[in-house]
Amino acid sequence: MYTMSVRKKSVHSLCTQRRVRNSVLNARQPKMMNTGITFEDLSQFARSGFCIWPGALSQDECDRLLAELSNRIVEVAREHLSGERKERSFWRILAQSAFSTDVFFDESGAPLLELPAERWESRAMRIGHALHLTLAGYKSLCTRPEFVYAFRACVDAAVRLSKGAIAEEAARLAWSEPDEAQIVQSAVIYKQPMSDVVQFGFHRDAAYLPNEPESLVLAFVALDETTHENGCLAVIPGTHTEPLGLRFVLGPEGFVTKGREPRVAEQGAVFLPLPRGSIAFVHGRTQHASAPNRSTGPRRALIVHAMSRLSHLTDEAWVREPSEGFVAL
Ligand SMILES: O=C(O)CCC(=O)C(=O)O
Repeated sequence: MYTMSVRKKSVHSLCTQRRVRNSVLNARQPKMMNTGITFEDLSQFARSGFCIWPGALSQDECDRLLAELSNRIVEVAREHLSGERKERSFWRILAQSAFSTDVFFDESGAPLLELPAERWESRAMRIGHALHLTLAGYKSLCTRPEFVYAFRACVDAAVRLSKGAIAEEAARLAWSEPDEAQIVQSAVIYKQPMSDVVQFGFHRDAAYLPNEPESLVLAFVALDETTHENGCLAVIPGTHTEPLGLRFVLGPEGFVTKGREPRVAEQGAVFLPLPRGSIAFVHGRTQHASAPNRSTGPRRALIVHAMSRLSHLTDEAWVREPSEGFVAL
């Protein structure tokens, strides 16, 4: 079983102080239009490899996104029950899911085919990987100016960092006019109540989606409040500056590792509990993890990966770029 020893230091106490300071800092910075993050947030992203946009989505919007998700799960369950859809192996679905909305079900317990379609949601683990292309509410979020600007700014800062800019310079240049980016994938990670099935040890997303020049950024959108109890994100600040030695390459039986990296220093980790509707932007090389859900409610989070329009995925990435290119962010 996976265990994670991370120091309990929440960034939330830092948020209030930081937001007061921001008003002073922002007065000296060119104001980027239509963004939910501040210049100081972007500077923190460049320095530490993550930043947070509290309250990016309203409660109603989270409800609507979750309702749309439930409908899609029932739709897919019905297709399985009617025999129209047959494949239920996680790895085979993953390999062909980059441009559709598939549902990955937990096969342990009572046989799925014996459950009515409405009960299949209690066995969902993951829904993806093209919510931004296939579901109206998710598509709309991924084209909303505030979201686009904030996400682009982080991606732009990331590509500048990988080209050798120092953190302050990368943030300053990325702030005013962030370059266009492209969306690589989107999915919902579904942690069922009191379940160990979905959990993540420390990893870096760029190891699954290697890209050059490196600019991958994860937008982690909390559709439920995320807490220590239900498996919120934990990140190790500063690890985005460490070289990527390890890759995860998708084979028929799952991901296989390629290369090596030094052991992760987990004692430097911080938890990122997020109020519902908040977003964490996490650099593709930042080490992060999340523990199992020990609470009595579900923990659902939307994850969207984007990279610079100047970047391309390498052949080791599990997603293949379509001939027409990825959709712009
Ligand atoms: O959903 C989570 O808790 C973690 C997701 C994650 O680590 C990832 O998408 O890389």
